[in-house]
Amino acid sequence: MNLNFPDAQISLLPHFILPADAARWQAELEQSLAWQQHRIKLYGKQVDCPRLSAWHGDANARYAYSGLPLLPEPWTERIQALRELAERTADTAVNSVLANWYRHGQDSMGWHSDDEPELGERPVILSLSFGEPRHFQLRHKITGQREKLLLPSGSLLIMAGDTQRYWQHAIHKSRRAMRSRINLTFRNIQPE
Ligand SMILES: O=C(O)CCC(=O)C(=O)O
Repeated sequence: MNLNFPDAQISLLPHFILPADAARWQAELEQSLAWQQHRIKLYGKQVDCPRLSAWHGDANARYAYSGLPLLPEPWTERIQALRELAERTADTAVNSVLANWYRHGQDSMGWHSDDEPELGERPVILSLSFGEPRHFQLRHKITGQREKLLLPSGSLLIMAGDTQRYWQHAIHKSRRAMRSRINLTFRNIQPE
């Protein structure tokens, strides 16, 4: 499904992975990825990021995320298989994955664009979701237009073209009791 938002190229495949596979693979990803609790500086104080993160990829895929230099852990068999599946579907090559683990409704991701220079001018981001469906919020940087997409378990979201240039995205906290969700965002880091 192509979403017709201005200045964006976004597609959502809600049933990309079968529900039973998504449930099995979520449990496996929770066990097998190199999860870390990142800390960031907020108003001069070091605080825990409200989620766990893991960075896996080719050895030369170095990335600075919110100012944090990240060295990739190697691919596991599962994320390598998911990488190939997503690459074939989107007809693009990626060399790394940032994994986010939202443990409950209080875990979140603030407004940002995936527009770091190492991602290139018009990056293609392949985003797979497992577990609790969460709303993916979008906000146009110039017009302020707001959109939201529910990302179900097993969905693939593809962002390409000028999406990162014109739009920010976020996952808001929720007061509702929520189960765990894993999100894998595959990216292609350009060599230094
Ligand atoms: O969890 C999500 O769907 C969004 C993740 C995200 O924004 C990111 O990794 O940059």
